[in-house]
Amino acid sequence: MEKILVIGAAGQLGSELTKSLAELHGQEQVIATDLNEQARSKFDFCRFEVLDVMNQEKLKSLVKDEKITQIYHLAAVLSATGEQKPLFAWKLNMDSLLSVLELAREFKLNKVYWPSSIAVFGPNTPKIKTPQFVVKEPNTVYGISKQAGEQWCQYYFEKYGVDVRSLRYPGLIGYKSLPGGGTTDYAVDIYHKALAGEKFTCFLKEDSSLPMMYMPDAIKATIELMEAPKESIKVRSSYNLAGMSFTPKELFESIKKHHPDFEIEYQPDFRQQIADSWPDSIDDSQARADWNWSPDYDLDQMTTDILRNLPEYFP
Ligand code: AKB
Repeated sequence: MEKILVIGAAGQLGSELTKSLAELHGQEQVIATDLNEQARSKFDFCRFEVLDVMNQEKLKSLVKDEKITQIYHLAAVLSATGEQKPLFAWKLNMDSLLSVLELAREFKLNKVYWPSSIAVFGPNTPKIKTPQFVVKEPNTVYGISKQAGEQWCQYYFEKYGVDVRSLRYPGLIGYKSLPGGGTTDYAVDIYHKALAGEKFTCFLKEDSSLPMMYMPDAIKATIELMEAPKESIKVRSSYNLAGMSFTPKELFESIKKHHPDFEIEYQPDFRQQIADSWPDSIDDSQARADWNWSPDYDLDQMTTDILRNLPEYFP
């Protein structure tokens, strides 16, 4: 039986993934942790512990005392915040991953999950259908930390046999929690404004196409990757993963089908430069071949689902 530790459980991904892990493995088998004590109220379905991932001693005691067999390490400083606090972002993103990989080696954990991102790609990467193996050269601190992290994952797999698995997420869009500090986050905020009947000010240009994914697809991909037989995992850095690609204008038009009076204006800021350095679309054929990945949602299906469900979570 697995015993799973989720680090950064109260974040955008963790809030939904932790629930799916509890459903899959049993509520008693999952411990959710987060920096923030206030997050406790989100986790009435499993045990919750306050944990600063930089507190290596507490992390180690949890792994040892609770006989943890799998870690999902989701805590990170994202792209936009990372550009404001580069050294902090580097330290948190790298030190925390290395502590988790070391614990996985020392305690012979069964599996580790660590998210990477399309931010590993940079301005010299081919933008359309970006291949799995390609020049990267990221130019954000977040992207550099994810690229280095991918290599560390591969190193721990090859050198120590740590079964660490990873996905390069596109921008994730969900309605159950608010994201924080990302460049793709406009695509979450816009739904809140549409439902509030307010005009939306977009920090990207109208034609800035980025790879995106609806949260149910991201959860499905993560669980499928982690449940796949070890032999089928051929990529030990991180898998390309695609859902959909759209521009702010296309997203606005999808919402307007439901809210004809909705208005938008474009005021690009420093995040435009980050978006310009990332791909327009992703080739995920390796994930499709190795563990049968295929997404369920397109833009209009996502919009319909979010507009229907968001008011329950943010009345
Ligand atoms: C961000 O925008 O920083 C993240 C990401 C693409 O990894 N959502």
